[in-house]
Amino acid sequence: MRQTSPVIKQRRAAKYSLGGLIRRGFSKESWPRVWREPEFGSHYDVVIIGGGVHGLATAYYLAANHGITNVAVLEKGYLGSGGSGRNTAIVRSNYLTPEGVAFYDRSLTLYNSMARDLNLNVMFSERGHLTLAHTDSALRTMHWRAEVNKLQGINSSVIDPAEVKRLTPSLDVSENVRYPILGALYHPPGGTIRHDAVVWGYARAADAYGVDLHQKTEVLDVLCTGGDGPEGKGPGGRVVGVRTSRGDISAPLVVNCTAGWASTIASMAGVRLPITTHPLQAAVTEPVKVFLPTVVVSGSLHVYVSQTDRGELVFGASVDPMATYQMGGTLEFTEELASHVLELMPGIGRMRLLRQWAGLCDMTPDYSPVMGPTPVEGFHVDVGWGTYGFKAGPVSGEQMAACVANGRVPELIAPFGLERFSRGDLVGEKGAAAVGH
Ligand code: PYC
Repeated sequence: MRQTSPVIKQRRAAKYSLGGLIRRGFSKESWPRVWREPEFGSHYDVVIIGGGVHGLATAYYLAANHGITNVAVLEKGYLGSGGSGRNTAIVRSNYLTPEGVAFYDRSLTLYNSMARDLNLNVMFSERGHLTLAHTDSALRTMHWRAEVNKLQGINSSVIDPAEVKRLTPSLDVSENVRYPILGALYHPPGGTIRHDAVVWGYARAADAYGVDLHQKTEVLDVLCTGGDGPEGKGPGGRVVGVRTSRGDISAPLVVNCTAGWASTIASMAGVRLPITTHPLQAAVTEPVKVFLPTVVVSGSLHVYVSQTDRGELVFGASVDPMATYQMGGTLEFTEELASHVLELMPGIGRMRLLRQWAGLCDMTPDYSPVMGPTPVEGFHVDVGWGTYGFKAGPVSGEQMAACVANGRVPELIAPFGLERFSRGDLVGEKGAAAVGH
């Protein structure tokens, strides 16, 4: 049962009131910190590794939905400095598998009410999402997705090039291009949301419930007992805490909510994950007048693009082909991005790219995440988020919190358990991953 949010109480105490904002704007008074810098505790009921959207949302829902507040979130950098700060902020639920559709739809529902729930303007923009098809086989996949989506009540349908042009006039839907647009999967509930506002919203709300957010705190080891492997790690054992760059913490429950380092952290508990880690590059242009009303994705051209409220175009691509932790940008990415996006929107040829960056994506064999308990008792994972982690933040937090608090795997995440790889029961979502990987 959800308690009255302490964030609302804080606001009532005028900390973030309009009067408070104006007073501070005109005075030398310093701004209040949005979350505390807590003392480093030596025992918590739950330790969450990773201070991104997933970790913070898990902490928030543990407190808000289950009354568990003796929780630490450990982040080796600053909050939101991993995948949560590096994604392209796209949200949607038009997946290919029934399991994926139900799961991401719950996330979209939570994103819809987030501004109210967290009392923060997270700039949710439900602007519609187009996945373009340039080949007959891509069109067939779009029809397949549309049917799966509709069966589950998701607003999603295949539209023709004329309708694509009506929705997004800057797209070239002529036949005089290398990859003509044959149609698109149109998903009106899809859109964008301000990714760092989501991080700040969950962080502030979790902190207000008393959750300790420890930044610059790196996990060096996961401490276990009774397992088959060295130091009591591995199957058959149970977790007893973590060793960090600031000291040891004892805890009966540890949740691995990391991206990029998911397999490294899991191996500290003696748990092997079927994950390879690849960089994914993205880029942003200078701001221009708003002209792109939808999110546009092209699987065949390996590109997706949306326009921010400030007017910048944000682009992403598929993951780089080699497994590495290296996050430097490459000229190949920029060249391919430019040539592909200009094929779709020749009118933007004179816009200048401002910046490019990369994040790390933990890819699983079936393009679905790994969530729930592991063979080490008390050690849970919320990992394997490939290129779709940000949009799943709220539902993952909600479901992982329920899993940890109740000691039972909720139905919505049951298909994503680690054991599916040994059972051969995969949830093949490659056809609905952002672009062909
Ligand atoms: O799955 O929608 C997606 C996505 C967008 C950017 C990366 N992945």
